Amino acid sequence: MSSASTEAVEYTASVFIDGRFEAPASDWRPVLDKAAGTAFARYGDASAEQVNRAVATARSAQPAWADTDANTRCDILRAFAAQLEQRRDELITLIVRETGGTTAKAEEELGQAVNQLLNSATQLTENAGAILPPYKPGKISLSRAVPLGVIGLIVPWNYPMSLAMRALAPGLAYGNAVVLKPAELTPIAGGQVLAEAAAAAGVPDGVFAVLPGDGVATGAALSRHPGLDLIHFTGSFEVGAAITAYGAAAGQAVVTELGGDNAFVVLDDADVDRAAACAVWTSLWYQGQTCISAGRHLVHRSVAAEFTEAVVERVRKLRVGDPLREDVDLGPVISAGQLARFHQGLVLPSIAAGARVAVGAEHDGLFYRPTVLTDVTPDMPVFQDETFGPVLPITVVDSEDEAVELVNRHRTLMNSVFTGDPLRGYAFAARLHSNEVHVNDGYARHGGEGQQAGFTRRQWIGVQTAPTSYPAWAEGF
Ligand code: TXE
Repeated sequence: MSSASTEAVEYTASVFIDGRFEAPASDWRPVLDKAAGTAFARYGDASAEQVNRAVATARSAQPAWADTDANTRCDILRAFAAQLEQRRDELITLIVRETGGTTAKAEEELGQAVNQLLNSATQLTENAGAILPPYKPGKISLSRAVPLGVIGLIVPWNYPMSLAMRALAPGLAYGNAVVLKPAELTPIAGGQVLAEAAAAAGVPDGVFAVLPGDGVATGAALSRHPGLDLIHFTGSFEVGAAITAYGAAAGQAVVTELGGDNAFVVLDDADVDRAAACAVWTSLWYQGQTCISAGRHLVHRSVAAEFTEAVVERVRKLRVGDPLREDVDLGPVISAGQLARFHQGLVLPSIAAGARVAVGAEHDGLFYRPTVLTDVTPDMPVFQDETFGPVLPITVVDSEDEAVELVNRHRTLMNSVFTGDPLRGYAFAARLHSNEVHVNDGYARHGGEGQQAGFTRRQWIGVQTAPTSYPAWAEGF
């Protein structure tokens, strides 16, 4: 980093091993305030030696942590949550600046992180084990939750704090040690803050380590480390596939939560106005950069014109700008690389292939006008690939069967279907190869589990039967 930008540094993401902060092996690199485009923080790459040391200290600290009485672990998790709560205003601003999401998104994220800690503290005592029915006279059988050991945790940039906490909180609660590599775009909210809060809350030295760094330098060294009992990864399909292949070869447990090309379906009997408001929300919340954002919209021909008009009317009113401002609905997208990926890589080639721009498809730096594309056909790049940006492509379908076939052509995490008949919606949902489906609703408003490792696949269907409303910005007023 130049000396000029070093002067502006407000936060440093240090390497955190054995309860102590230390400098990274590499030079410092900038972390951008995504809306301002200025370096407000810095991080460097933890080296292979630092990865080795973090895993080794985690290994030696973990047994004593697992033996620590449950009440003490519970107290520490609650203190961890309190540390985050104490810094609430500062952390909301930090998350906004580091992720480019609005204040509402940052509040959602911080709230999830705090709740994950509190829920894990509760579950630690509630789900510790069970007495099983006897299968032989004179024998008492029981099951108990046993920690795995050391968990390597690699997380992306979109919800840096809550996606880390999703594994960190239960991991710690059940007596594991956790070695975390935050995303390079968000190492402060996703790493440094968690290390500071954990240390202040009394998480013992070595039980939690943070290794900032990029995917190749630090992530690969961590994910391939033989000292891990589990690698927990959230991010792209490509990196997840590589980590899974390595884990399989090494006989290591791997949990992945990857992207998906989710669909939003509008059937011929849908309440088109509700569907439009929900689509705007589900597809454009946090600039469409969530793993459960809808990236394809399959709309029955009989309602397509009405749906498109209702969506475009709302999208035109959306205000794009500095996400710290209350009157802004969408902030910048996360990086020039992501913008190039979806705009140059997917949107422009689709327009060249015949998609029409109803609104948007232009940008000022990272501030991308939310975009509605019509006449999108399944062979176009924007349909073929997850956009992970503020783009709402509309594809006309002629039947329910066609919609089911098109949804199921892709890997999806969460889908929506709108229909006037909730039972028809349920039947439609049950035909989808998807772990989570919302009938007449969208986004993970009522929870949902996402993909979990296990022997069966669990599907989660939420049927919205009562009238519902969406945030004002999605409603268009
Ligand atoms: O992910 P990456 P990116 C999807 C979404 C998005 C795409 C790219 O489709 O467009 O991923 O995002 C670390 N060994 N999701 O580039 O590269 C990396 O440093 C070990 C969905 O950010 O997978 C970061 O910490 N680790 C997702 C993490 O992996 C490696 C949310 C994720 O980076 C590594 C975000 C390697 N070889 C993006 N290479 C969701 N499910 O929510 C990178 N990493």
